[in-house]
Amino acid sequence: MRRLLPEEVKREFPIFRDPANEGLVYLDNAATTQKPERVIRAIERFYNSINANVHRGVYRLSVEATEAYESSRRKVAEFIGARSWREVVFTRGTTESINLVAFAWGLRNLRKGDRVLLTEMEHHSNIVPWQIVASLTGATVDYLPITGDGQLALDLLDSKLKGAKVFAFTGASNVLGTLNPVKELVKVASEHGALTVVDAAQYVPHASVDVSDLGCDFLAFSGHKMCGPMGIGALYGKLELLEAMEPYQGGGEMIREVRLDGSEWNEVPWKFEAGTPNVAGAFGLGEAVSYLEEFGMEQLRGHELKLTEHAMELLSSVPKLRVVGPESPEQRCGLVAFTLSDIHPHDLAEYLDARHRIAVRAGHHCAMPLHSKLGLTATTRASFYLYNSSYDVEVLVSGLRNALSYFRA
Ligand code: 7TS
Repeated sequence: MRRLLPEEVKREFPIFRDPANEGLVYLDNAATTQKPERVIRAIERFYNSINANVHRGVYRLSVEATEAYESSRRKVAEFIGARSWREVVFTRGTTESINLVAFAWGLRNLRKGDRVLLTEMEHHSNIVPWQIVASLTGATVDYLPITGDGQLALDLLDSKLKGAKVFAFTGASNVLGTLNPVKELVKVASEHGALTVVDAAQYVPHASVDVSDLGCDFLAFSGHKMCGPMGIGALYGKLELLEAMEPYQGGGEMIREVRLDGSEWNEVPWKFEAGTPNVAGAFGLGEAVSYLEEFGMEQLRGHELKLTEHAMELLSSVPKLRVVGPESPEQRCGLVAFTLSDIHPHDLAEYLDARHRIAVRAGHHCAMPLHSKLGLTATTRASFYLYNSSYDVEVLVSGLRNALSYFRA
């Protein structure tokens, strides 16, 4: 296991070596992470030396491209603890993975009067697909509320789950930072007979995840939030569920036989991968998984926890700063969203970038219902990853103090 030394790690990310980005303090990892040289090289190697379409040709190059693609699938499956590589469907990312479940499973299994349970802390990508499918099937969408300190209202879980057909919830909130008790939520939902869908966009990149232990039916995540390329991600699904499901899109790759009067589907997972897939992306994601495994997810989690503790402590001393979400860093993934006096988060983020070269995200972070619940229209968010150090946290906090005097707030 390699020791995680953020300054050393940072040197492996070309973006931080580019003179144009000198002094960059990148704290928008919940939106997307930077890519290590190793991942960029893998993508280059794919296009330079392996590029061919997959599952089609019998020539050497096509066999190699297929092996690159399928070996990445096996790596991803192992990384998340799937029992079989067949349980991993490559998608464009979390959004597409959730849409796949909502449409392929939801359209066929939801009926008028059925309930889909979500939570008030969901990203739009775990709300809107269910709203669309509900409007097409006559099902209704309901929400598990959050408490004042940004946790799920677990005391209401039992009553909310009564009669629910699906419970789709986030593993970790991209605004509150809340780490949800995924295993417990899955257990209770399963007892009620609800299908469980975990939005793991902010979970798989930051914690050791074992789907077999969690027991969830589906779990969705994106490669670009874990050092991998954009445009690739995965849906984990229990084999028997994926096998029972009808495809989500039709086209090449996903068929066994096509006749003019009908078609038969390919086996899982290819049944859900219509058309030419993002092979270079999958290959890059496999490399990102290997990179993260050099450090181990537990070490990464420990590193992020230390940064979050440091950030929460320093932020508590900044006047007029209000952090949203749980007070205890242990109950958070590595991110902190806040408001600062009456400075608009967009103005604050622009100031931090212009004066201090700090990249943070400002806005509703694709969680408008959550912001409404908090009585806010926007927050500023700092989110950490393996190349961030305590120094980055300190630069942020001193930037925030300077902002107070700059804006005379
Ligand atoms: N779910 C959660 C919890 C997320 O944080 C995001 C992206 C998504 C789903 C969607 O992921 P995608 O890769 O399909 O786009 N969240 C953010 C964010 O917080 N800032 O930019 C993207």
